[in-house]
Amino acid sequence: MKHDTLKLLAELGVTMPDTADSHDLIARTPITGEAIGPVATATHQQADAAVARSVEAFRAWRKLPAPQRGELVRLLGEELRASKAALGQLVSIEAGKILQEGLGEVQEMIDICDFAVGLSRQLYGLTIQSERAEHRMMETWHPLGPTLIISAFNFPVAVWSWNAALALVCGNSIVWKPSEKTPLTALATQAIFERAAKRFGRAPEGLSVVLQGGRELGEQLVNDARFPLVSATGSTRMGRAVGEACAKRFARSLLELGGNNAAIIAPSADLKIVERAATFSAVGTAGQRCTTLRRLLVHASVYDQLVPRLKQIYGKLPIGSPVADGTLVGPLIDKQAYEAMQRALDDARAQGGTVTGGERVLTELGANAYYVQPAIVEMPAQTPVVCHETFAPILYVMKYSGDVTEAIALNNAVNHGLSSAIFTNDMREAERFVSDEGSDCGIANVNIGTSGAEIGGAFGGEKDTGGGRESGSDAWKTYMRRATNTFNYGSSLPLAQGIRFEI
Ligand code: UN1
Repeated sequence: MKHDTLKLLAELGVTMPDTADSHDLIARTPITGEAIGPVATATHQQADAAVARSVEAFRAWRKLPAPQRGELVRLLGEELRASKAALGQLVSIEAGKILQEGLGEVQEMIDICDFAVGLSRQLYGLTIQSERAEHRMMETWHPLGPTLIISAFNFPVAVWSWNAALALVCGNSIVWKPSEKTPLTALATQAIFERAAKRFGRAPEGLSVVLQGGRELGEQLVNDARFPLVSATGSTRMGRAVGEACAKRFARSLLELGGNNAAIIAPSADLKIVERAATFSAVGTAGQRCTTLRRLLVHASVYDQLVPRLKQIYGKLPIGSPVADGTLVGPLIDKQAYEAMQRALDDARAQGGTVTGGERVLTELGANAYYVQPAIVEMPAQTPVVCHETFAPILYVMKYSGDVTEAIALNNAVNHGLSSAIFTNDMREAERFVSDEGSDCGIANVNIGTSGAEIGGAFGGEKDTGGGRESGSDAWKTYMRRATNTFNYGSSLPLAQGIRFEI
């Protein structure tokens, strides 16, 4: 595994050091649990100097017209297309997601580059009618400044790209602190960026910087007043700390903090669709997406038809090496994730749940590799463990017997508010679910699962999910500074609100 990974890294343009420093991160693969190699971390001074370079880069970059900035992002998309197979495989090796999902993640990067290129000729402002004669008002959007991107292990490169592609066309420089669990994919992505920058020829030095390190580095950067925007993806605990630190210095934070996502299975649901949608959403990425389906709210009238069928499907899931053909469930990221899963299952049993699956399997693949049988847990109600997000393939199944209003209340009864879905062929139920009184999540789907969003829509959610929106729609506005400009083309000076002020 190690040898193949080093070859793949070399193909992507990353050379690994032969010797390790005591401060290095050790990159690992969850496929076997083995170490791949050391990755240098940034010292306090190095990080400080890198931010200074990022400020300089921003000053130069913002002068380039946005469509020219878009050209760099277009080239980044081209380079990503050329490296899709290799980077997809590296994502699979380092994050443990199946190859299809690794490739899908790189496709998501390509898609956001395409989106951002188009955006680079837009970034529209408004003109506004003035109440004063011979006056005109307009709204303009300007580059904001160096943008800090903190990403998580589960989407080690796509989340960077949603932020990077938009930030770059908006005229910002970028600094990236990837997860300590996925340093290699970050190095490979940076190498790809550098190839695009070289072809572009006009990217200032320091336009995109990667700083590897742990919590201390994260804290240093989040508290650095030179970042007017911090975009952070990860746990609610981390996001709360980032949000508070940013609020203290009046910086913007864009937070994307996981979810406890539910799907409602109404009486008229097409159960064939539900089977595939629920399974993909619940066990894809081994339950380690922020959009993972964690709660299934099944109407009593279809419960006995659906739940045994799901258990049957779960019983036959191909679990194994994520790079092997046909695997649908890869390993958990590490031991901590496995232990958190077991704790949640114990709590679920104590709270009246019946657990099917959940045990560790394939221990022969490595003492430090954590493969699990995804779990279905039938619960009598949404007890505390159900209301808590555990980053593992646990699907809690609950019965409801009232109308869709009851199911919506259950959907909304958790602290997170990222994604949600209803499966129904009843138009009134579907409309109610997406209405003002419906799902309180940032994503509310009808007849598709909770995960696998396209980049064209704004991505993010409410409540403990943090409120940020990344990716499509008008998410770009977070990366820019808005100004309102009022022009007087007359030869008198009328004041707004009719105020008289004669001197
Ligand atoms: C995440 O898990 O942090 O909607 C992002 C999805 C993917 C992105 C997930 N497009 O599942």
